[in-house]
Amino acid sequence: KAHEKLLLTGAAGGLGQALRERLKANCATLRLSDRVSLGDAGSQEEIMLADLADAAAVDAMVQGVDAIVHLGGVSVEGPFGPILQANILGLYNLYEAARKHGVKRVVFASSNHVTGFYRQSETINADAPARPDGMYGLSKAFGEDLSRFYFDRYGIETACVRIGSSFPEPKDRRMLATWLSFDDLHRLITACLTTPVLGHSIVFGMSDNAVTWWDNSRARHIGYVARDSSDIFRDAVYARTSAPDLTDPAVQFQGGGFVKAGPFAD
Ligand code: NAI
Ligand code: 15L
Repeated sequence: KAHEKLLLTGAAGGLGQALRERLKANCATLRLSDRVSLGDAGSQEEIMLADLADAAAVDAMVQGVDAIVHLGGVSVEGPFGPILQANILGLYNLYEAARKHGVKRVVFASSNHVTGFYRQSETINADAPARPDGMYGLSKAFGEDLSRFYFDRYGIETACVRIGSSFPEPKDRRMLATWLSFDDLHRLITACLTTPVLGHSIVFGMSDNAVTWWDNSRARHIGYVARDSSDIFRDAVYARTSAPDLTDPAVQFQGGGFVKAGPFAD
């Protein structure tokens, strides 16, 4: 196994549940964390609940692990207060704990909403400047910059995986471009955890979809090869959805509906 003890945060969430079994292949022991219940520890598992905003709890959560898959946090656009606590303060707490305890590598669940205000008619790569589409996207852009600082200053390697839409199936026409299957997500995380030299890297998390807005040529060193594709769902998605309104910002921009969410009261 590549890792002795791997920490998975956000383990109670949609992607955490999908990865709970899959990641056992990557490590001797999988430490699961969330702020909500994770049930009983199964074989190969340890459970340590923590709120990401609680520095002492995060410190204890990180102690003793050799790598982290960080999925925990607010995962959609909404009021700034919870985003500040989980995604901004939480990221600082996580990297401070990683620095203190000598953790060498992190896979950070960033998001396509870091670049949500590029158009659906553009193909961008990891060098394109961030164009966040809301408070949530801004918090993920902060996480990308924070992790770059911890690499430049302390040598902690991070893969910022700008996940597109990782669900069992694409739910709408936009997700035909952004879809990432759970098996490809696991393949991508495995590649990030095992590539010899990761440095600080940004990679778009997508399956091998024919229609795409993202070019992963800046991340070839990670060695991720997608095996799934949204294309097998195309006809069914078209059949159950209506033709897009090209004047709708949710259709014009890569971030979809997120670009017109809010403003929210805190
Ligand atoms: P989710 O919302 O289902 O899971 C997030 C988990 O984080 C939840 O179990 C929640 O309890 C936990 N959490 C929230 N605030 C917390 C806090 N203050 N302290 C500790 N735990 C906290 O989200 P999902 O879909 O599983 O996504 C996982 C990660 O991947 C998130 O960081 C999300 O932003 C990112 N992502 C997911 C995408 C997707 O398509 N599913 C797309 C892009 C990014
Ligand atoms: C995200 O960042 C969200 O976490 C997820 O729930 C989806 O909305 C996804 O982006 C998307 O853009 O489809």
